[in-house]
Amino acid sequence: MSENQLTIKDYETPVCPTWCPGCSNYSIWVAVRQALVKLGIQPHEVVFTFDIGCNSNGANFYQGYICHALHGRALPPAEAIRWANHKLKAVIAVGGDGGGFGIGVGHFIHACRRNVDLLYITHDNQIYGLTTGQTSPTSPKGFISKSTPFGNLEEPVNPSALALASRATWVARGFAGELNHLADLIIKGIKHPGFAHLNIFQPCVTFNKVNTFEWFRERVYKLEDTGYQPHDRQLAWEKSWEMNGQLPIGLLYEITAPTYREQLPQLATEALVEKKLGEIDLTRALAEFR
Ligand SMILES: Cc1ncc(C[n+]2csc(CCOP(=O)(O)OP(=O)(O)O)c2C)c(N)n1
Ligand SMILES: [Mg+2]
Repeated sequence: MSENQLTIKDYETPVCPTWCPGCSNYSIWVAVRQALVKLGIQPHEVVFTFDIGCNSNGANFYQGYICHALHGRALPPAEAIRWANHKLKAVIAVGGDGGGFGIGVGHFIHACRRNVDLLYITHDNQIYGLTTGQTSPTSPKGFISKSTPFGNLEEPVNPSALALASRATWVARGFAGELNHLADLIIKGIKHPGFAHLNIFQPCVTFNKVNTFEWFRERVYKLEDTGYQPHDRQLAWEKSWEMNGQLPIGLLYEITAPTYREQLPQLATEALVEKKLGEIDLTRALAEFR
């Protein structure tokens, strides 16, 4: 199959998506596949790792190599897969705000500072969707849900600011209501040589009645329309905190730095999967266990 014969249907399984009607996970599902088509990456050349959550039910709907991990654990297998085969065209980890910034937040910080070459997409609906609507780490203060009936007492995590503080080399924000813009960010994130974090505002039409499509449409604006240049960490930091009625989307920050793998001489040329184990002399290593 050549690049221009690919269509988004090629990345679909026969399983019919179970997301709620109107769920913005559908838009992200389309945008990711549009990006793969545009990059000419075939299903067998991409590995997806998924968290647990509504977003990660995508594990059943995407065609490609799939790892459906534990809750909060989309990143560790993605990192291992990238180390095992750095020649793969794309490694994409997918999670939600609950998995990514609650139970899995430690993995997020360390993946950022390790600069592993992969794209991490977080579907940020500001709620625990799969477990039917509890407050999440990105729910706003005062947010009323079945787990906080008198209002959330905690300050929310700011995912993009956390990525910047953890020294991620590529940090972006998208909105599920801006499909082409989102697909473009996904292309850039896949191409970025290092750890790319894309946080997507993803309205949950069933359980989050506050941060709706309309709510976001009134607030989001595109950074690139303002002449913004994404190469200054301090500026990116300030933009990531902009909240007074306006929410910037687009590429906040981008620099090039050596990836974890590039700094490992053992993996400089050959991929781990290409190494012929029979040719490696293990005598000295084995002697230590005697
Ligand atoms: C270790 C563990 N703790 C809790 C759960 C229950 N659980 C499943 S999904 C989920 C939250 C999902 O929220 P999020 O990550 O935001 O994804 P969404 O469903 O909103 O897409 C929780 C708490 C679990 N599966 N495993
Ligand atoms: Mg969520």
